This record gives sequence, C-alpha cells and structure tokens, in this order.
Amino acid sequence: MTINKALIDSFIKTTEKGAYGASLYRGKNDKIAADNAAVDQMRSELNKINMKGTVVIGEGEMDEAPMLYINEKLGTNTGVELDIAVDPLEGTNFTAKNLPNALSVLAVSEKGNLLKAPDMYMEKIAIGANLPKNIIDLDFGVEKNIELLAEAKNMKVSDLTTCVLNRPRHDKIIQSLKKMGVNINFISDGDVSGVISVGYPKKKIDMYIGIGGAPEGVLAASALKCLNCQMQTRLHFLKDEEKTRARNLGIVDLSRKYNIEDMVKGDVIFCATGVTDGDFLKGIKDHGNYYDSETLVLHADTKTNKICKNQNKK
Ligand code: VTB
Repeated sequence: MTINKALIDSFIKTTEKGAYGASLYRGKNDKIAADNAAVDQMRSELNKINMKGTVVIGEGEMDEAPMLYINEKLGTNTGVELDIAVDPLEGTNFTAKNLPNALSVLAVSEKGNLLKAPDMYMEKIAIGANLPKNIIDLDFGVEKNIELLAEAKNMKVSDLTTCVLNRPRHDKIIQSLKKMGVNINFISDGDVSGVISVGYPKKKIDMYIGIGGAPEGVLAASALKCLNCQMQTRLHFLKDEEKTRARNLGIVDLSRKYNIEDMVKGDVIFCATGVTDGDFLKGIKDHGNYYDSETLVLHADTKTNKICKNQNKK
C-alpha cells in the first residue's frame, strides 16, 4: 500500500516548522535550546495530521525525553497507522555555531516498516544507484569494497571519493583509504546528509563509510531507498547496557547486517528542511512576517525526488 500522497505536504510542513524553530537559535551557541525549539515545533505540527502516528525513532525513551519520545502517539488518532522517525535537528552543533548543513529531518512508513534503531552507534557503508546489487559488504573491509566499487564504476581507485565523518574512531579506515590513494571528503558532523550525498552524482561522492548514530542510519536508509542506492549497516556496541537496550527494542541478532530493505520495508517518505545553508539546501531565511524554506522531498512509491521551496507564514 502506498502512503497517501496528500500526507506528504503535511510532512513537508513539519520539517519546515522544525527547521524554523531551530533557526531562531543559529549562532547562539546553545545546542539544547536549538534542539528543543525544533522538537517543539515539529511535534505540534505532527499532532495536527490526520493519522495514527507512532514515534519509532525520536529523542529517546519516555523518561529521558519529554517530547517525541519512542512510542509517543502523534496525530489526530484518525486514519492510517504510520511509524515516524524524527531527527528534529540533525546538526545541533552546526546550528549553535551557525555552520552549514544543519537539517530538520523525518521519515514516515506504514506501521511496523522502519527498524527501531536504538540510540547508539552503527557501522555504515553506502554507494549510489545503478550499480550491481550487493557488491559492497561491511565484512569485506575497506580495501576490497573500494576495489569492487572501482571495478563496477570502471574508475581508477585514485579517482574515487569517499565521505567520512572526521573522528579518531575512523583512523584505520582513513589510513586504508590514504594508502590506496582514495580521495576523502571529511565531514565534521551530519552523516545523514553525508550518506545521502552518494545518491546525487553531482556531489561526486562514490562511497560513504564509517560509524555514526544508528537513528541517523535509518533516516539515511529511508532516503537512499527512494534514490535506489545501496547501504549496509550493523549496530556497533560500546557497552553491554546498549545490547540490553537493543534487545528491548526487539532486536534479536545483535550482529546482524542490515541492507536497506531490512531497515525500511514498503513505501517511505523522507523530508529534510535546511536550517543553515548547506550542500543540498538553503537554510531558513527570515523575512519578519514570513520565512523561506527549502526541503528535500523523497517518496519511494511515486518516485518523488524534489526540492520544495516555500514561503511560509509564521
Ligand atoms: C553521529 C552522526 C550525526 O552526530 O550521531 C554524530 O550520525 C555523533 O557522533 O549525524 P560522535 O559521538 O562521534 O560525536 C552527528 O554528526 C550529528 O548529529
């Protein structure tokens, strides 16, 4: 079953509002205030939608997050049952410091179709569209994955570009890439947009690789599904307590490798609105009585892939 197309406008409005809320805190050096404003705006908009919505990826458990917590019910409690993954402010640092690439993001599926990813780390590898299925695999290691991709794209390894989150935990990956002469596009945060960049050839990112947040992984997988790309992930546990949390969310095989279909089943909608100007989208532009926004809108079943530019009343 396809998610009703008319609902898409409501979800666009939701990330627009989230982004607007966060934009009020651009450059104010207050990550928490920016995040709270995004959450607040997003939640109030979601509650206007005619749906029986449930948060499956959100701001955390009920006892730690007053709003948009996992299992929170959203909407007017009429109509279709939907699962909702939110990252009201992806890039709290970017917003606080007024740096590029902060986004307000959500993904929506029918009930039961999104992986309930716990708030912990996840290994991620992603490549673009029109490549042989399942050529990459987290177990192959960096070298083999790079060689296979170069072969499939008929490119020299030294002409490939990867996107990597700049963290000490990626030192080994970075060393391997350097040894092979692969170009690296480092990002300081925001791996949702990092992963998605493989879906847009103009961005010239051939592969995304590294460890980032698991919730962000499922959001990125939702976008890549709409873009016919490939991604594989695996939860990355630092503590035993995280394993318990994963089991509590229904995950049985803790070392499972997930392909996109395992994380996002059936139809999916993805919306991301720019908070600060970025690689994909312009940020919120405040004109006093109204504000401009740019939203990346993806919908699997209708193959929607567009940037929606709106003028919004406050
Ligand atoms: C990751 C990444 C996010 O924060 O969660 C990262 O997925 C946090 O990583 O996109 P560290 O613990 O290494 O700082 C983001 O970059 C931004 O929320």
